[in-house]
Amino acid sequence: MSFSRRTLIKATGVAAAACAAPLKLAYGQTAEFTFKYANNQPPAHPMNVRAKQAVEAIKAETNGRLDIQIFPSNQLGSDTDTLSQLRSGGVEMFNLSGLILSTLVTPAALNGLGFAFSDYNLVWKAMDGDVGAYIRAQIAKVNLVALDKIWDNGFRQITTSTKPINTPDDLRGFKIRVPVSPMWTSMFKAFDSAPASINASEMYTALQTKVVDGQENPLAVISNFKLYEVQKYCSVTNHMWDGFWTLINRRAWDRLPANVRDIAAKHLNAAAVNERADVAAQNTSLQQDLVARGIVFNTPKTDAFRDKLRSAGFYSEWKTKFGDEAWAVMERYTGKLG
Ligand code: X2X
Repeated sequence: MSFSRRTLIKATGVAAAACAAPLKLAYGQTAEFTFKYANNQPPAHPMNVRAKQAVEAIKAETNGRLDIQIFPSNQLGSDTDTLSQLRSGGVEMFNLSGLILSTLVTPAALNGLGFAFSDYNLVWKAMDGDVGAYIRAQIAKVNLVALDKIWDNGFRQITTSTKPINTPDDLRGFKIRVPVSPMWTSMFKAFDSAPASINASEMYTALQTKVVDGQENPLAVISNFKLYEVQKYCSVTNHMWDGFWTLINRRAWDRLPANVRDIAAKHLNAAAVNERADVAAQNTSLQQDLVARGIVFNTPKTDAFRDKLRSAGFYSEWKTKFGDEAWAVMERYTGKLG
């Protein structure tokens, strides 16, 4: 028997023994509840760093009763696929962009309206206030639970492999990857671009193979997905803000005892708040890092971009889609939109 074959058999034997042994946890108790928790970010993104701390704290405080396993980087499927699995119960928990969720719950795209939020202060006032509450109430109607604190994805900037974006004219005919969501398609159609709906899991390849010439995302995503390897320019447009809701399958959530639910919600909400600070810091500090990696930054005046959305009928289209009530909730924070 060759050395490698013997090693293999030995390794297999160990693995088999490990599988046969009952799943004993560090807290001396087999988990009563095991949840799969999916997201689209690489492990180093602050969302995964903070989520990991939260699930460890939850396991400890529930004495091992609730074991939440995190699956980063779309390991369980693209965002679109994972949303279906969440609804069927194949996946119990999912941190998902509100705008992607809007394919199911239209008002979840409210926060993505072009140039609605001027800064983070306003974002958290609205999302921890009436806008968030309004969206969560709509999410509840499709049998999903959304925890109170939304996680930060961030203000979005446009990257390209071809040229800096200085004016709305630079976006004319531009082949840009956008996430799978009507709000993004509608916005870049309003800019007369050629948007292609592509899930985050396919984004790098789409840019590398030049299926598209650019994309738009916050700096933390541009950095964690290593988009600097396939992009040259970054135009700081801050054209919209988006975050990730922690969504939970309603039947799975209701199976948990109330005290376990409270512990889980407490730690996950705290993790989201900590992650906001991490991402805000990164979205500032990462610019230098990206410059060092060869990205060329420019900061266009955004008035002309907003005017273009207005004249293309973007705001009136979405006012009709969202309805007067939702629009009024947003305008309570943002002032007149459009
Ligand atoms: O898919 C994207 O671009 C991302 C990572 O920003 C979202 O989750 C919306």
